[in-house]
Amino acid sequence: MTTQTIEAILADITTLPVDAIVNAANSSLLGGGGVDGAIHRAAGPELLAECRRIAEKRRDLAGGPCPAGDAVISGAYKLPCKKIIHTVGPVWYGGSHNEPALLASCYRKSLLLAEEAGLHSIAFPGISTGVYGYPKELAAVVAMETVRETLKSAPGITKVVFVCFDQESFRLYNA
Ligand code: AR6
Repeated sequence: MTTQTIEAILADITTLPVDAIVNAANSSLLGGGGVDGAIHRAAGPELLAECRRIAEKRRDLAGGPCPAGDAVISGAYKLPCKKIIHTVGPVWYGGSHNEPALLASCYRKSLLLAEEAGLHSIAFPGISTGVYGYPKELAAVVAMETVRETLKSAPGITKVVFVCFDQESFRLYNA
């Protein structure tokens, strides 16, 4: 059996030469601030062009091109990774609006898309923990538990990296 590793690092996700990086997008898929803005800036305008095509094909879905909890895959253009998986986290409204299930769905669907695409290594940012306001500690627990569980049905994924952008998140993941 091949081993599957999970690690946390302190880094800018746009610099990582993994098979896939995950973007914390919004349901329009057309870019924004935070990690989404950084990924679009580093990948170049072709990424936005592809995202527009994906959004156009999915425009009739309830909840917009990419509802919270869902994920889509694109090319990576100028980035050192091979693919970008765009997922949309829930906005935090206090925790009783299905936020944990939606956040878990982001991690699960992203991993399953990577598996389906034949990718082996994947890096996640702290989805929803910026502008969307999900408490970092609670989000880290959902992320870790969901990844551990989903890896059982994604045998092709050998490496999962939790990319922390600040010391506090890095401490949480290591704890
Ligand atoms: N590398 C790794 N992590 C990063 C980077 C980076 N370069 N930049 C920020 N982070 P956010 P959300 C961390 O706000 O909360 C966008 O406008 C950051 O410290 O990017 O899911 C979208 O278009 C935080 O922990 O995403 C949506 O509208 C985490 O990434 C909305 O923001 C996520 O912060 C999504 O909000």
